[in-house]
Amino acid sequence: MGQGADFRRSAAGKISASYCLCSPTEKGNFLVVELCQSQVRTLLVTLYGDGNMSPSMVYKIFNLPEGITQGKGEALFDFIAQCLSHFLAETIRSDPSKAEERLPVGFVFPFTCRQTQLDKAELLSWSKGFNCNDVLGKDVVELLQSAINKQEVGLCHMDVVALMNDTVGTMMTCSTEARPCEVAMIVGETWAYLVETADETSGRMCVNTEWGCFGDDGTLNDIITPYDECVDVESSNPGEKRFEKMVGTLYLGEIVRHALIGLTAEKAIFTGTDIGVLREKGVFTMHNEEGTTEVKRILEVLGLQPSERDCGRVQQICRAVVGRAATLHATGLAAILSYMCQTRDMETLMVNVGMDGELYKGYRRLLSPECMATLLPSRDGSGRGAAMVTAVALRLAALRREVNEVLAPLRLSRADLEKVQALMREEMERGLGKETNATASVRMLPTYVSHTPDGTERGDFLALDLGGTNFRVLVVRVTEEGITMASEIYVIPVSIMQGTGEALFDHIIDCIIDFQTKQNLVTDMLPLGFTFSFPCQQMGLDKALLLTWTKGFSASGCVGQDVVQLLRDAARRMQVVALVNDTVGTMMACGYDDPKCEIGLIVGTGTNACYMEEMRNMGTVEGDQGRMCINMEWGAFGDNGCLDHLFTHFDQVVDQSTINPGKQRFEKLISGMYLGEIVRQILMAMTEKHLLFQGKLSSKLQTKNIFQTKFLSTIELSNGLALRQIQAILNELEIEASFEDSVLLREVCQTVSLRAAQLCAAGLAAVVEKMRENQGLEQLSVTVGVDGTLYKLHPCFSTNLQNTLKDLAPNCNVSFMPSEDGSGKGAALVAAVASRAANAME
Ligand code: 0WK
Ligand code: BGC
Repeated sequence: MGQGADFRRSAAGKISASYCLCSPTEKGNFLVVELCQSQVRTLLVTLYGDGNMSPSMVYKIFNLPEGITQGKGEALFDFIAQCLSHFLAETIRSDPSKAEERLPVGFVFPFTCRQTQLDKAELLSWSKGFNCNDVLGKDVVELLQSAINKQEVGLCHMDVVALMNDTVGTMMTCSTEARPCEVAMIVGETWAYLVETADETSGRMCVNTEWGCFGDDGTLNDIITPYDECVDVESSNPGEKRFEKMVGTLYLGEIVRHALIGLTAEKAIFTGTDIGVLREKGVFTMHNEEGTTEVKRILEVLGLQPSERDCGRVQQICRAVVGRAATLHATGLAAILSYMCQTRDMETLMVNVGMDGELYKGYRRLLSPECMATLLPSRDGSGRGAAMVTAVALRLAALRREVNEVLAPLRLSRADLEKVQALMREEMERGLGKETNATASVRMLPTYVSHTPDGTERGDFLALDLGGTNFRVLVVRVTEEGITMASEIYVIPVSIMQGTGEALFDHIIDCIIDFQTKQNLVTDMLPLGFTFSFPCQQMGLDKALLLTWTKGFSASGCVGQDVVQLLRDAARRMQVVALVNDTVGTMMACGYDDPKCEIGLIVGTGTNACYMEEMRNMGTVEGDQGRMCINMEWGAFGDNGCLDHLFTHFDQVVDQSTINPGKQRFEKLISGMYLGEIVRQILMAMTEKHLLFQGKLSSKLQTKNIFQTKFLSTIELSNGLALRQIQAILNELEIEASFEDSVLLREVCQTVSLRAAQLCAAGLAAVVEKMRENQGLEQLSVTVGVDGTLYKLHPCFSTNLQNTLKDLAPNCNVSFMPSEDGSGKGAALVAAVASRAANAME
């Protein structure tokens, strides 16, 4: 029977998702309404927070009026709403304690729907003889809610908070804390449903297979009999629901009827009897297996005079039809169980299967020996389960409201970003202004780099790259053929970062000497380019006063000093010809391959940008011809309070815990040194509010810097391993977490990193718009050379940044060029340009 695999392939198209994540805490009164074959069942279920062990239930059944299943959809939903109100009025009359302000309603709707939320489901197709107009393609939750709102109940307001298929209700009904149920099947009327939980990238979801449509693509043609064809042709939806028409009781009788007609035609049965009655559709219904006497009675009721032999044959045919239906159910169930076994990499799968409907005893063990399935008959239909799902919907909605409250301040609107862009522009203008520069938060520092490489650079250069995650020493050879480099990474211990300036520069010299020794350069007097990634007031290419330290550095005796001199002092023989910021180094390195590269961006430990500005706009440097690269030092944007409206409580806490509180405010919203800490603060707040980790605050999570920014990249990855990697990180932090916790953790990380990317984009939008205006262009086309671990390694930072930039600066066509070799190469190129200029002067 290859049907299992075929089953999985063809049913897949029809799968609809339904969300249900139960916990033992669900409690309260829940109204449930079930639309069944010929009736509406209304229930009031009270849950006691005991894991669905002993809910109490009262219910009432209303028969569907004749013809309503073929009439207007509005009439059907009005009827359902009326049943609800009558039931409620009656129940509250008999037990006033059940009266509530608002009552949540769970709606069991056993038809094929595309479900996009627990309370949003679009009807895809009717069946089971239902065919109301004006419902297909509509959200049936909305239809029921508006029918309820029309009711003049006045007793209490009913909110439909969850819709589910009857299979899901059955699974939840059979599922208790002690005996979780992960599969459900209803074999009754016409449908066979399988609910399966598939664990993929992030946790599990209950999937309603809608397997009734299995075979609609012809997969089952080799087992479909002529009798099945007759039943299908006569049905209201020929060609559809082929599997259902072979297994559903609504059709089994029809299959038998056509089999009897066929056999009569072959004179194998009812010889000499008028079987005209058998030509009437629906005249033969399936009853539970009876002895030949009862068969005889049933046939005589139909006006047939069956012989003993006829009765035996009719019984045989019934058994064959029911037997086949049970086998096909078992086949489908086996296919799903073995699929669950495979997707969970399990040797053996032990699973409880919630069952409802009649035909389910039979042949399962033969087909999936690796699965141990316990069939749990549902005693209460799907009503009790529906109440569980409704309780979950209510809890999730409450959780969602609280989570949104916590995260709302971190979610920036377009207006927020436009305001940041405008403020950045304002600060840029103030930074460029001779009078206003000193008080501007964005210092717009001249770099004395007036040209980007033109390819004529030549020579060997030493380069240093200090200020990022790694300190690197490089030797760079620039020839006609291009650039070759060798480099070595050295560690700058925190004790050196936060010790004396002398010790820091001595350490740098030690690294250079180590590198020169390894590269046989000891005797060479190579020009050196120094990438120094901290705010410096440059007086020239090789003269730069350190304005302030950032990124955890605080070496004493350096602020206000000429950094080039500090290095020269440390190394008597060193020929430092250029000091550049890492943004400038990155722009130059990328500019060597792309002449349109006129902006440098770093989003790593820290963040900053530089760009080529017109000298006429720079009030802080003499001359107004040509252009010069401006190191914006945008990390300090907002240090004058202009961004205070954006700072959340979490940002304040993080800022206060740094060695430079109140400084680098923009950087502290964006860069890698701080994002992990912001997330940690949010996680602690959510834990205290019992929104996460069951309110248990692990001591590790209270440790500063324990939640590294690289965790965000791992957690926001959306591949098959994500859940396991999130679990691994939480284990490392000694945090016990549920699947929901992992999903919420990811949402927190996504919110923080998205804000960072958007703010970065708002800053860049101000820069490119200024350059476009500078050049008086309608449309600017420019390249940004970019570096930094956050930009390069975070799974969606760069995309979010680029999408936001496109939105904020539509007249600028901006491409991004990740720097391959870092800004050391750029520093060497600046040294090359400087050397070329110096040689030209001699
Ligand atoms: C690599 C560059 C270096 C820069 C760093 C920034 O070569 O100059 O400072 O990127 O990224 P981070 O290492 O801070 O992530
Ligand atoms: C520094 C900048 C540097 C940026 C990126 C900031 O903290 O002030 O000079 O460009 O980090 O490394």
